[in-house]
Amino acid sequence: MNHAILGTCDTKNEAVLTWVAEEAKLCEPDRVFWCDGSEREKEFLTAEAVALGILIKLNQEKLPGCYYHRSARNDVARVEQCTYICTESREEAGPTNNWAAPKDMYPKLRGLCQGAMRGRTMYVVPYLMGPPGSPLTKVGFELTDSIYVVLSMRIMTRMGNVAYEELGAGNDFNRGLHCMLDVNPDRRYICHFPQDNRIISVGSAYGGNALLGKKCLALRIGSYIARKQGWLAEHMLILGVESPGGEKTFVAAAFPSACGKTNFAMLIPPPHFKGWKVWTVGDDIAWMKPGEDGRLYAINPEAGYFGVVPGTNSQSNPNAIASMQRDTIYTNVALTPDLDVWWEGKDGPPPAECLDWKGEKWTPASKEKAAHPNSRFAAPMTNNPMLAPEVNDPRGVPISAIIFGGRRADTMPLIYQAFDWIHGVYIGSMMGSEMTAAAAGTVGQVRRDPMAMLPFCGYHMGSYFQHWVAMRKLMKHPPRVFHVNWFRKDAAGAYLWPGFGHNMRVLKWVVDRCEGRAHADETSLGWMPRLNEFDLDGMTDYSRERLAEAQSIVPEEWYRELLLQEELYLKLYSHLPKELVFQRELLTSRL
Ligand code: GTP
Ligand code: SPV
Ligand code: MN
Repeated sequence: MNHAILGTCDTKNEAVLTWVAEEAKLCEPDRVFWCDGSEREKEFLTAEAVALGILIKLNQEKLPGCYYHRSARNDVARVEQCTYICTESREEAGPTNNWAAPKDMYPKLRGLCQGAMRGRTMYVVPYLMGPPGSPLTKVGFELTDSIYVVLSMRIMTRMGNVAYEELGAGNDFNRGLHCMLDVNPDRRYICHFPQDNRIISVGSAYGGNALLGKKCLALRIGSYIARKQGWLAEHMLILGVESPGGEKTFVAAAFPSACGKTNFAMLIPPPHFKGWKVWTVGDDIAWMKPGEDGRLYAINPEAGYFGVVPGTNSQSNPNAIASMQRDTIYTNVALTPDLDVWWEGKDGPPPAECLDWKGEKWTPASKEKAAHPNSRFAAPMTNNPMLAPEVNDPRGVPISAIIFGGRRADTMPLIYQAFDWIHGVYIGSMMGSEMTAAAAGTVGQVRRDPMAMLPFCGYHMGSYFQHWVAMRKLMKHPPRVFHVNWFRKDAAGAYLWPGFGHNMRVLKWVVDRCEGRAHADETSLGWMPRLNEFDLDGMTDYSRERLAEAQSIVPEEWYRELLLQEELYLKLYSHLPKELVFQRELLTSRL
């Protein structure tokens, strides 16, 4: 398709036309703008966003194609308390989700959306989650009155005509409606109707609340569909480890929000790992389906990164820094007088003066942070120097290992391996993690976050565990399962493991275990690396004693852990697979 005039409708798909007409009738926009994903359109919309003050053009010499956005002050993260799974029964959504009946929620939302786009433009955003031609790929349409959302969706998904091509004359697409309203937390609802493959999001224009392809479609609706169809939609990064000999091993890892997925997916091995490379397939979401050869194959449904900015620098994550040098939208970082961006933990000294994420004057003497802790960059994945060449392969990549990990100051060792798949499912099901700034809530408090999916599972978490258990029979060669914790601290509060690039040492053991090359000790938790064999080469100020402390199993900590797990299991008991109850018993007996 080639639009003569930007924004005009150029599809004959009846289902799309009918639905857009219905929603336009409800929202009453002044204008409906049909996006095609072209460069010309991007230029036009960007200029409009700048003219309206929604985007600020950054210093184009330093940051070509980059723009700056400030969200509303009360709209800076996901809001789990406003997020609903609207299945017919409360039972289906389960006790870990907010639930409302579709018969109540649809009218409530329609009331809020009625006439909500008067004086505004409704953008029709067609997009693909997944590479064109993949059996896992899904078509979505997002109707939104936020130009920032349109430009972000353009980075984060394969947006535009490619979606019409994939859809053809069909009607199998996700229907997403997003209205900013007055960006008011009191009128903020992120609602999912899995039976209807629909999403309605109102009152927020930030991240996962508003970019409907990401958490809403790819995870909440995705997980619901995946269970019915026998695959997995997960909050996981995907990476490929390449050995000096060219052998590639693909690994998926689930860490909760702001717990290190982007960093791990972009890892650069320390110098002595000569010839080893880590390639990024994805940094947030994995869709995984058993292949004909009995292995599990994964695609990254996204096309960009919506990554945490603070703490990112050329030491901690050089590939992320490279990824955000061009064609990037920065949100809620600080803005310097020469129209550059700054954040806590960036390379170099802080600016003498800048505007903070709220637009207020900031100096190094200020008490508050210049960048919001959940400030983010949206960058196309093609900017990543280590983007895996397989990322567009419709078959996906074969996953050899799944790694679970949380942010835990105690209890959890650096690395251990599950005895088998079911034990691995148990380990994932009882994950705990300290809460982060990625969602509104009490930062630092440990909560259960099974498989890093607590905020993203579109149905009953007990049934979700059952689905994971059942997946075993669909795979002749299931991935090996591991658990990591980069965040354990000593008595003085210092991290017991330096993390970041050094995580390659852990990853190497994981890969070697998958390929049958590394020894392991049997412990009460699972298999652990032999302390005297674990690769610490080139770590000048790190001792084996410290590694031993990072790996220690403290029974008192585990008794407490088992009680904390129990709370979640009691909540889910009616749907909990007995295999997990047995695993819990076995762990208790081994401690
Ligand atoms: P979402 O995009 O919210 O799903 O999060 P993510 O899992 O991609 O998080 P990300 O990689 O952006 O993690 C961000 C936070 O984790 C930052 O505070 C990092 O400094 C910290 N982090 C990441 N890796 C490590 C590590 O190996 N060690 C330590 N100590 N901190 C880490
Ligand atoms: C997360 O919170 O896990 C994110 C950011 O990846 S958001 O897209 O806002 O959900
Ligand atoms: Mn995430």
